[in-house]
Amino acid sequence: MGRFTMDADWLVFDPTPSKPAYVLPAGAVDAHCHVFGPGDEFPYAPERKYTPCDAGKDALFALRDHLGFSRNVIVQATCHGADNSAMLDALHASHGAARGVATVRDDITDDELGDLHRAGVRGVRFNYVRRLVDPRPDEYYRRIVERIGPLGWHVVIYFEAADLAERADFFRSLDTTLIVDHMARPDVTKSATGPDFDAFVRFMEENENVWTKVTCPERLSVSGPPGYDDVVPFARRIVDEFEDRVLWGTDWPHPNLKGHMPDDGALVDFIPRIATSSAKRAKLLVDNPHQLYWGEG
Ligand code: 0GY
Repeated sequence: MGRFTMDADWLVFDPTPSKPAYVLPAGAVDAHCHVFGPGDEFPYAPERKYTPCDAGKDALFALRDHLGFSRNVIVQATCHGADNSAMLDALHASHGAARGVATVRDDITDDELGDLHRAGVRGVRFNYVRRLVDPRPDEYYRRIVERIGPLGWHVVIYFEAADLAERADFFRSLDTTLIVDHMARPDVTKSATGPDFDAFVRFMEENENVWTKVTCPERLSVSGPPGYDDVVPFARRIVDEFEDRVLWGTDWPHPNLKGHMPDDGALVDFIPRIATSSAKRAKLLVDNPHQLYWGEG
């Protein structure tokens, strides 16, 4: 018996995903995934809002190889708080094939930031989703942005669609690349050309430093698997309009999903439906993530 017991309603990732029909281009990056523990080695944070199943680096790298990805961007998950050890251990074990997005506190020292950079971290994540974290004031995040500026890092932001109006001015005031997780979680029962999603598209049009991840059909969909058809028009609209500012990732091991656990192979087969030419897929999967995360060569 391990030290941590996953939440009673936790859904465990699919241990035997299918082989996707879509063959990924050489150098493809899974630019949004996580590692969880294992908790006995990398304890979950006392302030966490959920206790997941263990999902360590070996399973992540096996999935990478099975699906045909070359590289990963491992995003610090909230269940580990600001202790980035599990993510850093995975970066180290990847021998340069993974980069990281960390959670840091505003009192982190320059030496600590330098250590993270040498380990392969290239960004920080600000999470505004209240079921995952307790909110912090804008000034807290602004201090972090000032600290990471000299390193050339970017900020990954995770928020609910309804929060955009309230936070847009603050986001606009940040002088850094911003990457919005999961297209800002649109309500896909509404139109992809309706006023709500228009507001997010306009935010991207007006702010050329804003990128987004066209990720998580399994999380956003109401129509559900296998096709996640209702998410297609949203993701396709974003890729069509912002092909130089989009990323894609599996979101493995899929924290906090309710109802079903996706087949990661089917998620890869979703890609050609939202990025409809090989040129767009090359940008989404290779050029864009390489520029952001391996830009220094
Ligand atoms: C995601 C989504 C979620 C969780 C986290 O760090 C996290 O705990 O990101 C979620 O529960 O919606 O991007 O993995």
